[in-house]
Amino acid sequence: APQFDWEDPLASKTLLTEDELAISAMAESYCQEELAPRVLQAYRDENYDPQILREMGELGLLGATIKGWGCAGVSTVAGGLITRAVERVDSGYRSGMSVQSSLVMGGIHEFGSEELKDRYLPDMAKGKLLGAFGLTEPNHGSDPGSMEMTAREHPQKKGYYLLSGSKTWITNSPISDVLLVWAKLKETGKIRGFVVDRRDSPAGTLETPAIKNKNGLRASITGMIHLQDCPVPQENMFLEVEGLRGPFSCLNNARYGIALGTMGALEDCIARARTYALERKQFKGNPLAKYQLVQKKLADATTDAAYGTLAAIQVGRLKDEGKATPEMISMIKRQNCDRALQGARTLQEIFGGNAVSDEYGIGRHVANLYVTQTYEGQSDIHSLILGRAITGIQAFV
Ligand code: TGC
Ligand code: FAD
Repeated sequence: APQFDWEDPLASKTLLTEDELAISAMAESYCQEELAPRVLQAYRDENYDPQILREMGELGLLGATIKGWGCAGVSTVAGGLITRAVERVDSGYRSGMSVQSSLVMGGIHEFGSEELKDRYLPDMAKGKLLGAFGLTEPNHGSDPGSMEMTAREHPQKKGYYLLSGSKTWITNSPISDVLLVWAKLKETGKIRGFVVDRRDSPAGTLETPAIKNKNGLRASITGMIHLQDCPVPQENMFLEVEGLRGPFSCLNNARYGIALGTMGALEDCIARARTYALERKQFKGNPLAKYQLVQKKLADATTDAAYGTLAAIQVGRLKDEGKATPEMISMIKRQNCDRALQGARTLQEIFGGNAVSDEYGIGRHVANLYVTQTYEGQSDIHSLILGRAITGIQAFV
């Protein structure tokens, strides 16, 4: 007779291929054996070790859905299972990987010339070159279409642009070698993508100070990007795409990874809360797990994780068949981040005062999941994307 498995209540495993199961198992064991033991200290010290991206590169976990250039070429769902394994440990580790894989490698792969792909993708796949993605600016977050960063033709050097302006809240920027930044061409006012290579940027034209003292995502490194007449050769500009379609196409892939990734963080909260509730006794020696209100918290979070996982697998399959729309991705990104944050906050209550100690891990997930609900389109912004698709009326402005 079928047995109920609280770790996979709706048997999502039955929807996965042999390859996907093997990739997931490999990623889970790397993350539990190599990442889990270092996250507590890294979070305390607000320290991100770039070596992690090299380790992931060795295992073929970077840019994994890309075919060619030394990348693994796995399905969208397999890519999501990798993000889920990483985010089970920490959303910040998943963030560093998502930016490298989906936003920067994905952008170069989709819109870069063959020469740019050959120059950057193989070393990025190995984690030897690290990427950052600069869209958000100090004055323009949810509305990147109003960005102020500009690119103008170099007055002396033919075939070069000069980029000026600032980006903020940029994951990996202080440690990055390859910065995919979005700027408006002075001549046309249209948004274009530029690959800025730190090694080719003269002193004083590119600065990437870290943003310290974050109260979430502390195991990831975040910073700004300041460009002051930074020269970038024309061949580093994406020729194929102009306007917001460029950055948003990269975001579709990263948002997908977050949707399945956050289910890993929620599942880790469920597992921790379940263990705690079975061990901790209150009132006549009963475990907390005996009490109905505690059981409801576990039932709610477990249901959300199971539904969120199934929805993400469905959208991943449609994506590989070319049938997924951006609104589908908005729906699973919004729902899964919201439910993961809500579930983590409620499960935190099971730990009572002990939740306040970082040793229990649950508070770290709660703080991280706030960030996942905020970046790559805050949840209310995704509500408006869905509202526009449902009613035909845009409500942003
Ligand atoms: P809108 O008129 O809706 O669209 C402008 C153009 O873009 C196209 N487009 C898309 N194309 C592909 N995929 C998508 N998902 C697309 N969404 C829009 C659209 O077709 C149009 O093309 P065209 O050719 O007609 O010009 O633009 P809008 O200015 O009204 O946008 C509104 C809104 C709210 C939807 C959008 O601005 C938005 O999504 N805002 C959220 C901003 C955001 O997500 N920022 C993310 C920054 S990166 C980040 O957070 C990384 S964190 C990484 C980590 O650490 O894990
Ligand atoms: P705002 O746009 O100022 O929004 C503030 C609030 O107002 C939100 O709740 C929003 O939903 C709401 N709001 C805004 N407009 C409307 C409206 N029209 N209707 C209703 N409500 C509205 N960006 C990058 O480009 N690259 C990165 O690598 C990156 N990494 C990040 C890492 C971290 C740790 C963090 C915190 C952020 C990162 N971001 C990155 C930036 C992130 O994408 C933005 O913070 C996010 O898009 C929201 O923009 P904002 O912070 O300017 O908020």
